[in-house]
Amino acid sequence: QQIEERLREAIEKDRLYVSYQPLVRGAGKIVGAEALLRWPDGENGLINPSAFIPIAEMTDLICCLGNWVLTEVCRQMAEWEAQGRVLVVSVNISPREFQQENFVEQVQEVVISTGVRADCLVFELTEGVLLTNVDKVRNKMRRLSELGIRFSLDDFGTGYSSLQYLKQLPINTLKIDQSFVRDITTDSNDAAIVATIIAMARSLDIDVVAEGVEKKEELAYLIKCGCTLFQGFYFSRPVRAKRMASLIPSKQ
Ligand code: G
Ligand code: G
Ligand code: MN
Ligand code: NA
Repeated sequence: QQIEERLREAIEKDRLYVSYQPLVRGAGKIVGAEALLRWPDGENGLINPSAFIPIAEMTDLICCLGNWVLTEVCRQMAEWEAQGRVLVVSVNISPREFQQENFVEQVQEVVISTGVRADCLVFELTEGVLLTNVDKVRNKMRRLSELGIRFSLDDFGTGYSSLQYLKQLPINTLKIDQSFVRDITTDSNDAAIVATIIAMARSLDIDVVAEGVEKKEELAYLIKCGCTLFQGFYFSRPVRAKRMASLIPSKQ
């Protein structure tokens, strides 16, 4: 497959980079960021991850890609930390990547070699990860938790959202998928779904992030429902590392 070959080449030649989208609390305090992979392709501008991640996911290429992203993010976080800028960063982990037999060891190695603070790392898992043997998943999550890593459940509401997972696994945060947030001001079903997810998360003492917040009216409704954490173009688009650094509240 052509795109697969080009992607392998892009990894080898170090043509990929990571953008960061701020995670905001309340009226706009930056409390973290999500790492998002970017592939600039000479002629066509940026290739969207939704065009190449699914292809990478069909083979082990996703594991190579995932390891590249994690290493780059941890290297960047360690560099920021040395400048007194401590930021919690979440990284998307695809199911196939998580399911690797030696995934925990790989993560451990990246943490040690980069010197990153593992308690500033969050792994975003999708429900796809959780569809396999729950004991195995829980065991891996526990071992990663022991390193200090926390977990959020991404794209919540789009998949097979079994509430069982929330009880059985150490999940700190739910991310409400942007497909629900997009229509909360026009679709009363989506408005009700979002309100219910927020109430449920709060009653389970799980943090909840609303994704894809673009408009003031959406934000107002989410706040009314009790949501306090947001991501979306209303606050900031994903930005390059340099710009992100300038947004991190410095401790010095
Ligand atoms: O960045 P953008 O909004 O275009 O992302 C599109 C999709 O690609 C999202 O579902 C996002 O989670 C996914 N994605 C972005 N970066 C990564 C990454 O580093 N690893 C994985 N597995 N998925 C990613
Ligand atoms: O699946 P995941 O939640 O990781 O996807 C994140 C994707 O959502 C990224 O590709 C990011 O660029 C995109 N995104 C972030 N905020 C917004 C927003 O406010 N509106 C839209 N349309 N996309 C957004
Ligand atoms: Mn995500
Ligand atoms: Na999401």
